[in-house]
Amino acid sequence: MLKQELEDGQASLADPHFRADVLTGLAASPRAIPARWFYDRRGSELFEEITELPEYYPTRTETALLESISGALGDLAAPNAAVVEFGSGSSVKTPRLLRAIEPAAYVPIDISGEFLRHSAAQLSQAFPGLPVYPVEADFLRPVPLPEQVAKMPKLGFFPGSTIGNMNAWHAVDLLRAMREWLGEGARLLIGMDRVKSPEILVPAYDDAAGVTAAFNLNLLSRINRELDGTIPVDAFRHRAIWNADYARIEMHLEAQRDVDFTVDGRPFSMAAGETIHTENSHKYGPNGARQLLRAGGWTPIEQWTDDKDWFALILCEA
Ligand code: AVJ
Repeated sequence: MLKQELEDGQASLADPHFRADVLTGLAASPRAIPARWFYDRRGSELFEEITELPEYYPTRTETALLESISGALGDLAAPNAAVVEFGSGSSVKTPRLLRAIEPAAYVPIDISGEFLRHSAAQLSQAFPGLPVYPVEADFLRPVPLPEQVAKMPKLGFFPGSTIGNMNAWHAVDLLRAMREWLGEGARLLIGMDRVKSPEILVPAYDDAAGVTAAFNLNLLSRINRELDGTIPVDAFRHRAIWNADYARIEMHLEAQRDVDFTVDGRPFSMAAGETIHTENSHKYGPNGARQLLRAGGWTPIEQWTDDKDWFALILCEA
């Protein structure tokens, strides 16, 4: 079937969801492409570089916070629990959690398969006795958890303020879905970035070295590569703005001149100054965080923040 389609020139090897999101998003008004498509191999690497930038405080703040509360983490989960990490990426924060909790199994879930397998292998080496069951999946759709952890109580770990990429209603849907996947008696440890001054927020998403710009622009290169696009990447500029009404950083790709291009054979035209909205990164105050978690079916039972109150780790019960 696939072979036949390929011979007929009807199908491409690209992810059909990627294709649909890009074609729909480029035709929409305003134009927007979901942020999860940043993370091809190159995008995942660039994100790792972002986490080391002086301006990008979230990763280092959350990691230090995890370290500082590691004494409390030991009591978070039952000894026979499985830790399930959503959007594990390179799993840099995970060793701290695993060392403190000593779970019976670890299930990293990530959309970038190659990246996932690499970091799962590294973790297995660092924790020889720990069964690791990587799941390559987009957790915005139902996630099948491996059979081996079916009977274990679960601690969900959702760090990095990844939840901030979602609008409130999507975040609520996801939190409810997680509650379902993780099952009876589950707990969730979630990282949420706090609202703070735009003077700190904007540079974190528009760094001097231009790594975030490269991360944003890589989406266009990915479209050209995987969806047979002709987008003139050089004609676009990275933009990061603080939208106070929605308490979020928005990333856009702005056309610097009028451009015409095709993606998968479909024509698009953009005028100079027009943008493609590529990411939202919502920030939460204590009340907003609590409301969101409760709407998602979780009860916050404990919360930790750093001295500057820049980032929060919140423990919830199903
Ligand atoms: C991975 C979604 C948490 O929003 O801070 C970093 C992604 N985008 N710089 C964030 C991101 C630009 C990041 N999250």
